[in-house]
Amino acid sequence: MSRPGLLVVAALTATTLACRAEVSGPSPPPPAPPPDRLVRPGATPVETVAGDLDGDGVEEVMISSASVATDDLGIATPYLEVFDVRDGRWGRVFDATGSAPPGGGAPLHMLAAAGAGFVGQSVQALEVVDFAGDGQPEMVVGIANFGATAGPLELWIVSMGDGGGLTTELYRATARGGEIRVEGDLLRFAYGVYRGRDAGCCPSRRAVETIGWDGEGIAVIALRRSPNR
Ligand SMILES: [Ca+2]
Repeated sequence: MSRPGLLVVAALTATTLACRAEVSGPSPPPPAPPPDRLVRPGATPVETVAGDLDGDGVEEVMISSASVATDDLGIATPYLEVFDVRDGRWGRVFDATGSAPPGGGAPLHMLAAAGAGFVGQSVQALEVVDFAGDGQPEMVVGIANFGATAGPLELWIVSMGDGGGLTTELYRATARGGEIRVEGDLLRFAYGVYRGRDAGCCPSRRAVETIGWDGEGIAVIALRRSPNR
């Protein structure tokens, strides 16, 4: 009978597969729970984005969410969190309601308690863009501030280092409102330019900044201004 022979073949095949997995196999899937279960209690997810920010082969998960409960004005509290797999488990490595990633001339907080006449904030944009094309993309966040009318739109571009630390590479804020658009490895940051007696509705000019990799860092690499028609 050839039974022992079959066993040898089976054992060899198993060894070959094990070796292949070790040499060039795909990275193991992230552990449970699935990312949608990472959303904080009492909040509903708004946007979930994945990207390998530190280039270690395992994608981080970025989740913006909003509180189910609202304040006296009916405004929900926004949240933004980044989760990473460390030691085989999901863990939160950034909470935007705490200290902001340092650098880039950025303020101390990304999502702060409302102040300066603005009653609320929302995460208007959450994207992943590989500006330098090095396989280690940056997180792009747009925070809209609002009161009775639109307040500043804040743009944050945040990188994650090999050790998992977050750094703000670029921070920009408009006078009022604006738009963030991703085009490949570039961002278009468009906003109204207010002069003299321009009413809140009607800036007399518009500006579009092109933000990208300038060879050394992430910077505004072009600025176009035009009359607002
Ligand atoms: Ca990673």
